[in-house]
Parts: sequence; structure tokens; C-alpha cells
Amino acid sequence: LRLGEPDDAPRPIYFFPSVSSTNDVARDLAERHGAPAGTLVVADRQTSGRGRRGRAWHSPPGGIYLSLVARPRCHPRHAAVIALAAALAVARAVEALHGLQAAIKWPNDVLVDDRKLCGVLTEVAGDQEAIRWSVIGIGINVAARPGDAWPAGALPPISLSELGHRVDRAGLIARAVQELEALLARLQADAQAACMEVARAVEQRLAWRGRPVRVETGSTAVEGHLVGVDDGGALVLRDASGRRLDLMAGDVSLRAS
Ligand code: BTX
Repeated sequence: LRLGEPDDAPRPIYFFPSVSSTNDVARDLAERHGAPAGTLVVADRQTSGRGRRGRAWHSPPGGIYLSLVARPRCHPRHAAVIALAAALAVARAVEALHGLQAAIKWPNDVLVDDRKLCGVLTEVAGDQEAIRWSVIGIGINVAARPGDAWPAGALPPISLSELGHRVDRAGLIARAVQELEALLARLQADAQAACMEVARAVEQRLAWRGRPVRVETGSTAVEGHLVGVDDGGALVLRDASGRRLDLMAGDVSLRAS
């Protein structure tokens, strides 16, 4: 796997034909072995790929499963924007290399034709003052359709092969990582400006914008029309009474109208 230009600074890359979860490996490298920012863990398949809230990520052979170690020197309140930046980076990479129209389902998925092509799982360690490390996990469906038995109500998956694309996995990983690291560098240089840029770019691609959605926030659910994303990365809804709601976490689904 070659990433970037030949004269770019070298980075540690760990490749596994099969691994439990690239995020688990990257967390361990970041936490216990002081892995530097830019360390990449890549696998051909995962046996215990993870999504958010304990959900599983189907990780058949031939896919893209990667975790990037980041050590962004920015305030922890910007952690939410890192996940959005990762989804944006993948969206830009598949747009540029495959000419696809990608939508971002807030806060962490990339969709094509309302089907899930990619999921992002970011994990952060630190305290209230600073982020110690962040592991940014990205799964992109490349080869087979991941799994047959899909839970009712879940968004169906889609892979790049199903869409008829031949995929240079190293090239796609390199492009996505390059886009992501450029956004992380911006975040470090001028957090406020970078958050605004990410929010606007995500909003342009926001799945179901202007449509009625339901957002499950764990204990409760709220419904409203999806307005956009604010500069802190929160999802903005307008409810039936016209009230604006800014949501920092949750699972969005489209509500039948
Ligand atoms: P999520 O919690 O938003 O999505 C998980 C849900 O998505 C599952 O409950 C299922 O309905 C659906 N799903 C599972 N697998 C797939 C798939 N391959 N394609 C489409 N839909 C699927 C999303 O979490 C975050 C996923 C991050 C995955 C990366 S892979 C590299 C890294 N290592 C790791 O263990 N996780 C990350």
C-alpha cells in the first residue's frame, strides 16, 4: 500500500488481511504505544467490525476498513466536527475518483442513492481541556454486498462494485486520508473557520435536507423538518410548531410524509 507522493514524510501503516477491528488496533497503538498522528491501520476484512452504540459493521473481504490515528491540537468541543470531516472526506474522495453523487447522513454515514456506502466511527480520548488522541474509523463497501439479512427499517447497504465501479483501494484510501488530513490541519490552524467550512460542505450534501425526519437520541425521539448543520456540527431541525432544535447526537431516519 503506497499513500501519497514518494517524497511525503513516511507514516506507519499496519496492514492486516484479517483483524478484529481496525479501530481496536489503532486505539491500542495510540493509547499504549504512543503511535504518532498519521498512523494508519488497514484491513481486508474485519471479524468484529464496530459501528456506533455497540452495533456491528459487516466487514466482508475486499472492503476498505481503515483507522487513522489523529492527535488534533484543538478543543474537545470540536470532536463532533472530526466525525463530520471524515464523512466529508470520503464523500469528496468518491465524488472525485468515481464521479458519484454522495450524500452525508448526519453525523457519520455516506450514502449513494439513499443506500449506505460508508460508515464512520470516531473515538476520542482526552480530558475537558484537550484531545489526547482520536481514532477515526472508516468502512467503505467495495466488493460484495455486505450481508443479506438486513434488519427491517435499516438503510440498505450498497457497494462500489454493485454500482459498477472498479476500485483501486489504495488510491481511494490515499485520497480519503489526504482530504481528511487537510481538514484536520485546518481545524488545528483555525478551528472556528474550519468548523464553518465543514458544516457548510456537509450541509450541501446533507441527506434528506428539507424533508421530515425522526431523530432518536437514545432516551427520546424528536421529529421535524431537517434544516441543516450548525457551525458546531449539530443537526438543526424545525418542529411542527416552528421551533428550532439543535441536536448534538442521535440517529436520523427519514419519516414517511
Ligand atoms: P452505525 O452505528 O451508524 O451503523 C451501523 C449500522 O449500519 C448497523 O446496525 C447496520 O444496520 C448497518 N450496517 C452494518 N454494516 C454495514 C455495511 N457494511 N454497510 C452498510 N450498512 C451496514 C457506522 O456505525 C460506523 C461504521 C464504522 C466502521 C469502520 S470499519 C473500520 C473501523 N473499524 C471498526 O471496527 N469500525 C470502523
